[in-house]
Amino acid sequence: MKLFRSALAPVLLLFGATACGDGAPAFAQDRPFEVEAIGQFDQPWAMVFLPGGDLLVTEKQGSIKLRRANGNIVDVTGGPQVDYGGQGGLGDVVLHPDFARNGIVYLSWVEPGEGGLRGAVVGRGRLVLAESRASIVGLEVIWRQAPKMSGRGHFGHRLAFSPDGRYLFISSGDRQEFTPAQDMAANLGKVLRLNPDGSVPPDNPFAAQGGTAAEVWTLGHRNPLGLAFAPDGRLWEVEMGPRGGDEMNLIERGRNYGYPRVSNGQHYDGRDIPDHSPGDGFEPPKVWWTPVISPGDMIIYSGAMFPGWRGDALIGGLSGEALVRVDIEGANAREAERWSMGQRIREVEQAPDGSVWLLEDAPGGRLLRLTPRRGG
Ligand SMILES: [Ca+2]
Ligand SMILES: [Ca+2]
Repeated sequence: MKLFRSALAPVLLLFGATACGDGAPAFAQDRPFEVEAIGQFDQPWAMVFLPGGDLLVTEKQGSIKLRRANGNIVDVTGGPQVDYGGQGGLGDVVLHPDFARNGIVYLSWVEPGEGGLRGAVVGRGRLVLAESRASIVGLEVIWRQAPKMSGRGHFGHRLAFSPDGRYLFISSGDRQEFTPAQDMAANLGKVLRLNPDGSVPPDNPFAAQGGTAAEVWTLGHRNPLGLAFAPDGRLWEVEMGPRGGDEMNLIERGRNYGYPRVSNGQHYDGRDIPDHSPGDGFEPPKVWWTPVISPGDMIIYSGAMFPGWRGDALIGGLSGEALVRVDIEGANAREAERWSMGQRIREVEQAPDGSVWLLEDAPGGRLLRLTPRRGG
């Protein structure tokens, strides 16, 4: 596959109405940002900035790339063997809160089990950089989805550290099996809270139950693909609903978000799922979408380039082929803007300079850089 090299000037993309895939015209003058394509990857899934502006990018088939701040691409060795297929493969990448001192990075991926079963895992290792080489050494698995399942969907496996750096949160999908999301004997369909070494904090809400329940922070999730802390310390999550009913949830200790017992969507086979309703005992979403946007990732913006977006969520839409801004005010949220991007958006990240970087979900998916529209 062909990569953009630093010698190539970035390509400025000016979308006209014809560039949009969903028939909803998005005119360049409607968007407060300009879009540059500054790289290309093979089914990219996640990225994270290193101090100094280098960028780590995961590709779903298992490769890890280091994009130097000058645009050069370096292959990173020492990554995991992944079980690739369907929605599975190599997943998220985040830095240890003390990365500048210890160089530790966290990855999530899908590993095979016995008898055609598989499940997501989280591992960590030390990133070692040399002039023209990069490797991850000592990669060790610190967490596993349990039990392993046969399908290739709904792994979730997004990662986020708490702002104080003390806890690693993992989003774990229901593996398209529905009931595990309400079953405390499975760590599927949950948001989990662990110590950075993978051990279980003794003050977790269900710690007294032991086993997988001890890992659980919240339950009743379907396929959570975005997990981000707001500046005020609140944790937000986005997940794909079934047929309809994508959700953005405020994640609060020990709460049950209802899936598959309630959802504002319905099953794909047409069976109804009762909608969220007051007094049903489940946490309703703060924002929900029907028709769906298929949230693939979420950040909460805090940069300098787009001061009007500070404290707001930016969500990448897969089927929605859009970037969605959700205005957050304390514990409340509402969709504020949606911009068609003409491609499935898998990943959103904020660069050190406050520009917003996106990864397209495709073979040859582009790395896009969003900056304020000139003269806008
Ligand atoms: Ca990221
Ligand atoms: Ca419903």
